[in-house]
Amino acid sequence: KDARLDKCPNQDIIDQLQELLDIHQSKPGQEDRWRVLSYSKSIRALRTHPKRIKTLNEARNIQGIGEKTAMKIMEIIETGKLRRIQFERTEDVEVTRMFQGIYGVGQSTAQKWYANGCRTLEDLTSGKYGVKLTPAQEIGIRYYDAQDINSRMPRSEAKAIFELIKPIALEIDPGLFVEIMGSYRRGKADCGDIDILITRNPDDGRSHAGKSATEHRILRRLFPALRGAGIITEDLALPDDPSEEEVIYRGLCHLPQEGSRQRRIDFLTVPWKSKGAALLYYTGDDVFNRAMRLKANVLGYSLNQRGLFSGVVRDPRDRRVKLNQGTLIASETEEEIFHILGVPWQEPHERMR
Ligand code: DCP
Ligand code: MG
Ligand code: MN
Repeated sequence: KDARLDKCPNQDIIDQLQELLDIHQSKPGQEDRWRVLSYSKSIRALRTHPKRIKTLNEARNIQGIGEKTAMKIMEIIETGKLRRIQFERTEDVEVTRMFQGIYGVGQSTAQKWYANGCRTLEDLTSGKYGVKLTPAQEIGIRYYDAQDINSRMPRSEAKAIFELIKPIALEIDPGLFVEIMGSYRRGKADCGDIDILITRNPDDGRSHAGKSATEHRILRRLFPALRGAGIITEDLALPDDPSEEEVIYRGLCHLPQEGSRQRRIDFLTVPWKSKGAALLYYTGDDVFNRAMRLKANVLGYSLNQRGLFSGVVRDPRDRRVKLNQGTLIASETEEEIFHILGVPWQEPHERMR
């Protein structure tokens, strides 16, 4: 857990509001969406509030906390809980939240299953409700009770697994750059999964795979090797298009020893020229990335895991759709991307809310 959060003097209040937020998050209404926004704003404000709240006035006067939330805060302070939570925890909320706990299941799928009459995990696999599970969802259900792929692993376990993987990758191609990214690179004490970035310098003379070895071909050899070593146990999403330069793999892995837990693992491979942009993207966190992309957009650029581009034309009807590739401005190092965006350098551990 984040050490800063443990010291928060209003943690019990945050926990209760977070619970209420989670409940509204699993509901479909517009009202619920507003509540989610409002509670997350309040929680952010509470996290940075330096002292224990004691009075209604104190709660009201905190920037970001409205009247209704201030009343809830008082209820928590006086009674230790929120009656509203019991009241909101109806069957549909409980069931859709349970379904959303399955790897690969989002809100809309969970709600659809509930509407079709499903109430338990057994209902989903019974074939009685016309549910069509993806392969990833089937694995998610299989491992649901193990609580493995939904729980975070200690940093040391991520490190141990990575230290088994790296030499296997380098044996396939000594010219590879193989690094562990995500929350691990940001120095977190625990990790939700293991994120590994792979790229390869095509001009590296040490490589015996030859210049024509694409990222895709490397992975095609790597995954069977990792399975053979007993590290990778299940594929959740395999690379789909072999012609793509950028490849994503999602799977499950564990330490090849008795009693070890199944953990989530992601691989991303990018061309060497995208290394800096990929490091930046894959280190995160996601909120930091959103801020960087926004900064790029304000300056008329477009930023993604392949690089910083200029002159990208977007569809006015849907800004997410790009009508052209644009011109590559920077992608080889993280530093140059920070520099061009005018953002002071931040070490990985500083890149979070
Ligand atoms: N990422 C992003 N936007 C997303 C998903 C991911 O920018 N929607 C980037 C930032 C993340 C990185 O990819 O830091 C790795 O994604 P993870 O989902 O593995 O997130 P973290 O590693 O940061 O956290 P966790 O410990 O929960 O895995
Ligand atoms: Mg991660
Ligand atoms: Mn990941």
